Amino acid sequence: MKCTVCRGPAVIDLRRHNANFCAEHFLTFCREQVAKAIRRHDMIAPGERVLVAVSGGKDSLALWDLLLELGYDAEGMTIGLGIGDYSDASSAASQAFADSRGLALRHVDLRDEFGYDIPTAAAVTRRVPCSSCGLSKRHLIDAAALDGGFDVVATGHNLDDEAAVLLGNVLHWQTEYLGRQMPVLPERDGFPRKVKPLVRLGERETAAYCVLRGIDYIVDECPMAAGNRHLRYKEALNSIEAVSPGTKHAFYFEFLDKAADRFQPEAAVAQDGLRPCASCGAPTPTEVCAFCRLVDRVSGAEPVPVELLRAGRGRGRNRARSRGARQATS
Ligand code: Q46
Ligand code: ZN
Ligand code: ZN
Repeated sequence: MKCTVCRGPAVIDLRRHNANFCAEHFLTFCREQVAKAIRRHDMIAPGERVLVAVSGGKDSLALWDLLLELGYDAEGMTIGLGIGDYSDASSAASQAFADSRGLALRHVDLRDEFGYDIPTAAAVTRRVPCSSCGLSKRHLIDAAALDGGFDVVATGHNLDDEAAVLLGNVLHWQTEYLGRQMPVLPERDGFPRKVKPLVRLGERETAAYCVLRGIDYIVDECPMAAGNRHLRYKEALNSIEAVSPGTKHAFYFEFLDKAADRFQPEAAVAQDGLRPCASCGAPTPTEVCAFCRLVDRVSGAEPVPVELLRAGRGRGRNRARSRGARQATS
């Protein structure tokens, strides 16, 4: 297998691009794909300050590295979710990456600062973990971006994520979510701009990027994700992609070109009538925002170990988690 660019030995084949690359040209390819996504969707202007939501996984660390490589002023932020060993490994991998490059890493710990963790919140609210997790992450990253004077928040959603979420939203005709499933969500009152610069790269590519760049990322998925619909949609798309390379790319980018605009009215209606939360000032349709209500409900509750929560999970919880996961990507 030879590199399509230099004819040297290739280390990866990309069937949807009908190309093979050596290490050097694969890294160039990744940088070009991210630069293209940023340019085409007006994600980040030169000189803007970017806050990168970092989990310690391949996508968020590749994203942070790629943004720095492309010359952006990008700072990382992690959130201590308290999901047992997974969260410990997540923090360690993120900190190791930051230390290796002499970067500052912001950190907010749910238990230290708000008196709860995700397994406990899930047990107290009797909802799936991804529901309180997605809500907490979105709220705290938005708040940190606004407080810290950042212009934009970048998240590591890749092409596989976006295609799987799109499939889920289409299968259930979640029109409001379809209207918001864009690679850029513009800044509006109380919300920072949010961008997904990895939408042109698949997860196999972000993993290969990390390996070739010597980035140690956590390989294990969050234990709360096991068995959810999002993963099944990814598997379904992978089986189609195996026989028809390029399907995922076409599914997602043709949606953006030809259909996404049609769902804007539904998304806009859902965002009407926001006002500042009486407690924290974040925009919300209710008097007190969902995050403040969550904190009020779960803060100080007896901690629930992640193992206990996993043992007690049932089918109903899996269904609700998938809904949380769909929302959580926007
Ligand atoms: S970390 Fe949180 Fe994910 Fe785990 S609990 Fe769900 S949302 S699966 S990206
Ligand atoms: Zn080459
Ligand atoms: Zn609030």
